[in-house]
Amino acid sequence: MHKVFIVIPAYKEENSISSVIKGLKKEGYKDIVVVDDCSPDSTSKKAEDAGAIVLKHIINRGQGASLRTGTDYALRHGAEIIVHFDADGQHNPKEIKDIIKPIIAGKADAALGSRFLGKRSNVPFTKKIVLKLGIMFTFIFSGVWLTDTHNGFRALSRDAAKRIEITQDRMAHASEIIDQIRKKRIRYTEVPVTITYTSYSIEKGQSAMNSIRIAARLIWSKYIR
Ligand SMILES: Nc1nc2c(ncn2[C@@H]2O[C@H](COP(=O)(O)OP(=O)(O)OP(=O)(O)O)[C@@H](O)[C@H]2O)c(=O)[nH]1
Ligand SMILES: [Mg+2]
Repeated sequence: MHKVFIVIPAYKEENSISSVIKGLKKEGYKDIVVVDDCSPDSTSKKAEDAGAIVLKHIINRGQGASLRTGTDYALRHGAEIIVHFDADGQHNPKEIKDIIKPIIAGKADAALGSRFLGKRSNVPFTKKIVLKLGIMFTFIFSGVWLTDTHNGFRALSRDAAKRIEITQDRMAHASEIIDQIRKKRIRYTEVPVTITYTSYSIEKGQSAMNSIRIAARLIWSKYIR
């Protein structure tokens, strides 16, 4: 049995975090790390009550920084596989076994979830446009052609998690991870996953405007700064 750690960045997710953790436990995952990014609500308490390990940032640092905090913790505690998983209920815990499969089989060190392969996700129209633009952006920016570049559901081997350095504190980390996978020649594969859109996740999720800001930040840090 591989030691699998689930790392969940969370910000203001008091309505969904308990059921997300319960779903993971039901699938047999015990090492669940929630990184609460200074949520002003009861996210931490709910996550603790549901039985997760809760790490807390004392200021809001962003999803990327939280993934780094959680991934470092998992590595220090002997994780062999690290799964990044969202707190808003959009990811399916039953699909973790599929996303870790290529890593267990030794075929890849990074398994990246794709909502545009095989399975059908109910992606809203504008979100689909933004995501497709993200795919093109990643191709221009990093020279990697993937079917879904901004998917927070991914699994990393211990080796890949050690080598990928997330320096983008906020949402630009998704593109940064792909950029590093290419630069460091980390073996990767895509795995079909379902992303569920509910009125809750859409209301809380990322706007098209924010996606433009993320792209601008990446270009700034790569070419201009
Ligand atoms: N730690 C931390 N987590 C965050 C922050 N912002 C969002 N998250 C978490 O990151 C995950 C994904 O955030 P979303 O805003 O839903 O982004 P997304 O799923 O890529 O975008 P949508 O498809 O629009 O939902 C969720 O678990 C959020 O709670 C933050 O500032 N800090
Ligand atoms: Mg979301």
